[in-house]
Amino acid sequence: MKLYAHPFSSYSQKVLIALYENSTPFEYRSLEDSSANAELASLWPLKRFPILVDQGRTVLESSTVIEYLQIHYPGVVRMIPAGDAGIEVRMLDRVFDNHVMTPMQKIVLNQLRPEPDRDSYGVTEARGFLDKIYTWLDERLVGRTWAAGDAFTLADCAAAPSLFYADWAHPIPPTHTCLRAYRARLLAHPSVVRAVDEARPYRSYFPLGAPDRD
Ligand SMILES: N[C@@H](CCC(=O)N[C@@H](CS)C(=O)NCC(=O)O)C(=O)O
Repeated sequence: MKLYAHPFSSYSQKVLIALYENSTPFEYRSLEDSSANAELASLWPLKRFPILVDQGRTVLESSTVIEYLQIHYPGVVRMIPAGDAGIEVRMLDRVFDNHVMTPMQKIVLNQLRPEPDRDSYGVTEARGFLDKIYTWLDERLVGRTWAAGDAFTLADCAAAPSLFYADWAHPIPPTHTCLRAYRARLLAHPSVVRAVDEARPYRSYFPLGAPDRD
C-alpha cells in the first residue's frame, strides 16, 4: 500500500494520523521526492493529495482513504463507528474539512498568490467563517474528550490538522476555552504528535510565517 503525501500538508496529516493510530504499515511516497510527484500526476490529474494506491486501486479523498483503511486494514481504533454513531463522526469530519480547513486554506493560499491577484474580499469572508465555526465548535465540544465523544475517530483525524493550521492563520480567541483545550488535547495525542513532529522541518513553507509555538 502506497500513500502519496507530504508531511506538512494538512490533508496528508489527516490520513497519516489514521494510519499511525492503528500502526498500519504502508510505503510513504513523500512528495518532497520528484519521482513521487510524477507518479501522483499520472494517477490523479488534479494532483491533490493525499492519495492511496493499493493492489492497483487508487483511492482519492482523505475521508474515503480512511474509510478504505477501516474496511481493508481494520485496527484496534475504529475510525467510523457503525450505525447511528457514525453520523456524528461523518458530519463533524465534513464540518472540519469544509468549514475549518477550507477557510484556513483560503487565507494561506491567498498569501502564495502574486500580490495583484490576491483576494482580500475572500480572505475577509474566510476569517468571518472561521469566527463563526470556532464559536459553534466551542459549544459543540462541551463535555467531549474527542470530537464525537469518548472515542478518537475520523472526525479527530480531520480536526487535528485543520485546527492546528487554522489557529496559526486566524487564532482561536482565548475566550473559546473548550475549543482551545480540545486543540491542545489533539496536539498531545501520540499519533498527532508524530504527524506534527514529522512536519517540523518544513515549517518554513508556511507562507504567513509559522508562529514560534506548537
Ligand atoms: N478534498 C481533498 C483535499 C486535498 C487537498 O486540498 N490537498 C492539498 C494539500 S493539503 C493539495 O493537494 N494541495 C495542492 C494543490 O492544491 O495543488 C481531500 O480530502 O483529500
